[in-house]
Amino acid sequence: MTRPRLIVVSMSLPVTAKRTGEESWSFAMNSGGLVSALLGLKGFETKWIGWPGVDVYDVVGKKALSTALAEKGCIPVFLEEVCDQYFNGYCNNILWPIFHYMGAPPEYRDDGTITYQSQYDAYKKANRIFFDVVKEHYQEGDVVWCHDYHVMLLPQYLKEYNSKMNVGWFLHTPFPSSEMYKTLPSRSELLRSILTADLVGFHTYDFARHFVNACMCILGIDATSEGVVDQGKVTQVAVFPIGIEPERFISTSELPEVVQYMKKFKNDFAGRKLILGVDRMDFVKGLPQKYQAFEKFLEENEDWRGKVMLLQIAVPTRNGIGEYRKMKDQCHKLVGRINGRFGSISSVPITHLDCSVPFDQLCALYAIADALLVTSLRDGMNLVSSEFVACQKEEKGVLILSEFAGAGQSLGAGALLVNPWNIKEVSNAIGEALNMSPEEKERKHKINFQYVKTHSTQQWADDFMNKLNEITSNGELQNGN
Ligand code: ADQ
Repeated sequence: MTRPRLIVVSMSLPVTAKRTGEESWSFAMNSGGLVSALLGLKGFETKWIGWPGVDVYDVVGKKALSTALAEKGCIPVFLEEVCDQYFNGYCNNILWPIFHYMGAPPEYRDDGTITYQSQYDAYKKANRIFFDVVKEHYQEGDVVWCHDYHVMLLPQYLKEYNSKMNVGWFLHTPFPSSEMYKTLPSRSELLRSILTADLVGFHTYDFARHFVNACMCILGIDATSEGVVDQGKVTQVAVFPIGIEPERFISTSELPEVVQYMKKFKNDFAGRKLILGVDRMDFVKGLPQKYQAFEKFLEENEDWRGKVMLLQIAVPTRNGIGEYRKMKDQCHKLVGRINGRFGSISSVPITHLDCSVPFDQLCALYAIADALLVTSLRDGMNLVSSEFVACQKEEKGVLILSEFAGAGQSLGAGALLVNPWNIKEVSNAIGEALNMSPEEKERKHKINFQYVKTHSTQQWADDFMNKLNEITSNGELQNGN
């Protein structure tokens, strides 16, 4: 079957550009779930449209950057003056917290120089700029796959321009209950735009149900078993749980240099069990809760002091937003307190790193960890859980997983599921993981490994594209009749 060309649209490209001269650019790979997932796609001719991570004001620079990115199959969207209010403002300061049940921050109220309305205006402008770029590169027959909350108005702009365009929209975060979603002043416009897409996808059944409920409560429209009906048009709403590229993690963890790292790290951590955490430094990942739970565990389990460590890789993110900086300070304070209370001359219980680590070292850490601790307060899926499962070969480490991560629904059977708000419960789960029998670890790992192997990112994309194809070709038949 020949596949249509795929235009992926997301806020960020898989690379961030850095200017090295008037007409020269260098690139660094981005980390983050969306990029990890989409980089695994095979079998599609793909163009990726998104922001290159930098503002460029001069024509020469823009042209050189576009040429350099074209070699990577990427097309830049230049956002310049709208970027701050759009990205740091409306997307990350308003939509992100609301979609993760945190509510909107004070800036949300129209009481400052940067108002809710000015941020929403920037959001509309930015979505128009994305639209202009898609329009310029679109060829008849292409499928346009819009990703995430940054481009919720894009489906409508695309369909108004060309109603025959095949448009899908997928949300990588949770979609909150309508009680939370309806606090958003622009709630109706955003929903109406999403409903113009041919297919709307979510990670879990609950997120899809919340979306359908929001459409019913806020727009007063009907739902069917397939989705939502607005003015006679059915928009299909479906569940596509994202996965990882398991072979990439399995084969990397077998590379000689990774095996070397494994030996080195085991030596570095000798005599101590390793609990690993890998999260973007984001308040939705529940790092303070994680630290408090580990502190509780050390408080209540004197025998384990000096025999267990928590290594937390806290990948920097969204440093331009005050709340993120505050959370980082809070984490540093907690780590200082806990290390002060339970450390010794030769070791401290928590190693907290404000940085990313290279991919081969990340795989080595996944492979040797005795447990992975995920305490997300809300998370669309959480790919780190699957990556840990894929890399574990000999240790069969235990996955301690928040029930508020989408992954809780797919990997729950082979994990210790916890409520991250319940510090005592997480502390008990740490104890259970450390004391678990090898047979039970093996049993749990087998369940999750099987799931991760068979639910890849490729499968996720294929399922979405096949469904979209089914819907749009049915549409053509109906129109033909
Ligand atoms: P994220 O919030 O970024 O993703 P997650 O799903 O855990 O969360 O993905 C993080 C990704 O970053 C992983 O693939 C991981 O390998 C990568 N990463 C972390 N540290 C790294 C490092 N040091 N070097 C390189 N890569 C690193 C968002 C949503 C999630 C959802 C995903 C995908 O918030 O809920 O699961 O999108 O839909």
